[in-house]
Amino acid sequence: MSEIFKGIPEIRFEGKDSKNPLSFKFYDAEKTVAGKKMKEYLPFAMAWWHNLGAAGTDMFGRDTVDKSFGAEKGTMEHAKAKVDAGFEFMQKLGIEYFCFHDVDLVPETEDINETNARLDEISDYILGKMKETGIKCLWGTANMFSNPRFMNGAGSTSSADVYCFAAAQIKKALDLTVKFGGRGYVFWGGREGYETLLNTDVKFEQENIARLMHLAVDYGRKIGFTGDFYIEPKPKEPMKHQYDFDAATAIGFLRQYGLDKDFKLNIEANHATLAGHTFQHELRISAINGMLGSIDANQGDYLLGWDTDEFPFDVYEATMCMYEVIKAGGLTGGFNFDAKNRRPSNTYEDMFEAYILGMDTFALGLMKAAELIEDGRIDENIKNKYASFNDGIGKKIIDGSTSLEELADYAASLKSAETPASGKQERLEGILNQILFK
Ligand code: XLS
Ligand code: CA
Ligand code: CA
Repeated sequence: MSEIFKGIPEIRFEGKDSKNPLSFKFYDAEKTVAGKKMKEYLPFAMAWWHNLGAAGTDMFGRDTVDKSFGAEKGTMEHAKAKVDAGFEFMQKLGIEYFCFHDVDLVPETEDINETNARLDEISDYILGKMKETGIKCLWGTANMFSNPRFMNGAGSTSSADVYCFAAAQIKKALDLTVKFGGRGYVFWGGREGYETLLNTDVKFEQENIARLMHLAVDYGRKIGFTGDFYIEPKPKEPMKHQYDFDAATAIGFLRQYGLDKDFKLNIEANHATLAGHTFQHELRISAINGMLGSIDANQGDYLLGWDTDEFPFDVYEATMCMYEVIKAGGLTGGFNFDAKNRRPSNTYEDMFEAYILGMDTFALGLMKAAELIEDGRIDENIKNKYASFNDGIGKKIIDGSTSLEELADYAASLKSAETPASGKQERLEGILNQILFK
């Protein structure tokens, strides 16, 4: 098999002073940070759809990049060429995982039986490459949003027939995920939402989504899937109201329908900001609920109101992300670059430089988060902030050994409460900058 990304060498760590664009400045896979190797904290994954599929098309113009990889698009030869390109790409970058939708792997046909036969063929080919290279699968998913049949949703559709097609796709995507030994299986509710309540029964739709997820769990466990199922929250786009608005909403849904034992969340940075939250907020809410599973590592644009899926370069955000990840003891999932080059970045070299940027950003974030924790001033401040609950009446509140009357009597005995100590926000922001830029 001939080389596809000719002239692009294996990407190596050269250190922060290197001017070689095709080198890592910060990502040093074997380096130990916060007690683990960088590559263990950062199981990076390639997103099949963006990296091997997206070619710069937007609503106003056609492809700017040639992603035919030497084969005619829409054919099985092209599907195989994508596999060859993907594995060469991951190997050159030292990326150990990939993520996929069913229809990223093969061109979908009108007949689901034929599409499934194509998936069987391509998955054998992929499995061969996985064995050859040691590259693994982070998670799989079914695309239940592109095909027109899903215009009213998949689990939330108004058509029982379409619901069965969603089930069929999930079944096949689970088969593939198990075949590849994937760590997780994602539900992103692409069209699980609505435009207007004039034509929507929200309760019915949500219950049907939950039923589909239960069926998926039952089937997955039956065929030996031991990983986590994930919901990937997103507040809007394509639907005006998406049911999985944010982490808190998704967690409430999972608990309401008894799915919380099998599911965790896949948090995407761009979706967090679309929901009006920081990335760190979504990670924290997931972590404190025992639901931090995996991460879609990208970033949005604060000036734009849609999902731009940019490669992450914001070290501040990556640091706060890694602060949460280290505190959570690492991820059972990984970091999927659900990101695409900007339309004018239209060369193969740009594809590599985008991943180098993302990997270096998270490596920097990891090192800075470790320094922040090691420094201890942020954690110390938080500990001190709540010190009044360590003894006396505060401790009784925590122990649950008091009553509303006792608290009221206590307040009455004090007559008036002192204002709590300063939050010290500016000092803490200064500490963060001091560590980021030292
Ligand atoms: C779209 C989502 C999607 C999921 C997988 O906004 O990010 O790509 O990650 O279906
Ligand atoms: Ca995503
Ligand atoms: Ca996205």
